[in-house]
Amino acid sequence: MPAAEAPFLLACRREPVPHTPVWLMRQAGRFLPEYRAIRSRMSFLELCRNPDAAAEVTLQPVDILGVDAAILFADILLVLEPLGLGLSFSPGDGPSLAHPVRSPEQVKSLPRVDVADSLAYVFETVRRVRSGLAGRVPLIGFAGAPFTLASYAIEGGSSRNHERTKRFLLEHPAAWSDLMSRLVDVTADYLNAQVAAGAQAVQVFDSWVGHLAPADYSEAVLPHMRDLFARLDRSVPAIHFSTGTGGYLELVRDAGGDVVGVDWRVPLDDAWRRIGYDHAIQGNLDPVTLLGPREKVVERARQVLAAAGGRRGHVFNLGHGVLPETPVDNVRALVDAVHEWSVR
Ligand code: 1CP
Repeated sequence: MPAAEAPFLLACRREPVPHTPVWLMRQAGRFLPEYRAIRSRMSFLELCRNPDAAAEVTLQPVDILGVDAAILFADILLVLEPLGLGLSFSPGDGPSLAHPVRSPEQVKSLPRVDVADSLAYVFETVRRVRSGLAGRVPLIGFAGAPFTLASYAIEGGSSRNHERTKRFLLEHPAAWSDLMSRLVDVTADYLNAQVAAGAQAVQVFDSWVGHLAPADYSEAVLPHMRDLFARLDRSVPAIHFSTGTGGYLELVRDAGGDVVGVDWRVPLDDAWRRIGYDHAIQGNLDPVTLLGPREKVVERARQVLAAAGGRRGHVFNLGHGVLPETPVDNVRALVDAVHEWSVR
């Protein structure tokens, strides 16, 4: 299929579609036995750095689930490695950074990153995925948003309340702004290089920004997001994803992106009205729904479709990633239900 006719890309551009496109965050990952089989032979970082294996894992959900887009297999934290923060993943505990950023001096001494060199393996994966897809569905590239990356850089790993990050931006506004600008630089380069290698859309994940109050979002995040989106290659659509931002979706929209991702805490019809119909929208089934009975999965999916009202510009997704314990058959049933119930 020519890329211009792919339902996913049509929906991102708010053009008419034959059916609502659906893909799922974390569709390549631990809930798939085929993924676990590959992971049993190598660590997570080895997998990310191995273009053949990463390409294979990227293609798995396309073959197994019938989704309308592939998402590159990589991680938002990979860019923190060339920044010298010492990235590792331990089974069970998640990511850990050996050299977290805790002072303004450390921000100043962060190196400038040449992504073409340090993240070359990611671009090689993009090229292999594109050839493996052979035009079946488009490929989405992605990166972490500066706030979410800064939160890992400062906390040193996952965090429940992001206290260190929030204190840093309040106590050291100039150093915070410098850190965010540096992260915008590397993220813009990284995403544009993914597009140059063949990514047909990009998603910016601001997974944890919803921990901020609206005033802090406006002051400490929004200008940097605008800067980032302004620097992205305009030849492909950009999806702006966040969670927990239902209280200030208008600010998230103003920060940039052609498609705004919303989580399940806000009804999709309300969210779209507030964001405006001049934007496409992505979402927003609660991932936990997929752990429930099949009938509920289908019923809730139909409710999301009903909330979208058949309007142009809806990309069906979860409100956040697929959980590892999700039954594969439920995910298949979801994808089929979305396709079936949205036929125009
Ligand atoms: O196999 C394993 O044990 C590793 C689990 C895993 C996987 C499958 C991690 C570790 N990352 C990934 C892949 C991944 N990460 C993808 C691949 C493509 C796909 O979606 O199918 C993507 C897009 C990400 C993005 C990512 N990584 C985000 C943003 C999305 C989100 O879920 O909010 C975040 C926050 C991360 C950090 C991360 N990577 C992995 C872990 C355990 C974590 C920490 C999450 C946390 O802090 O709670």
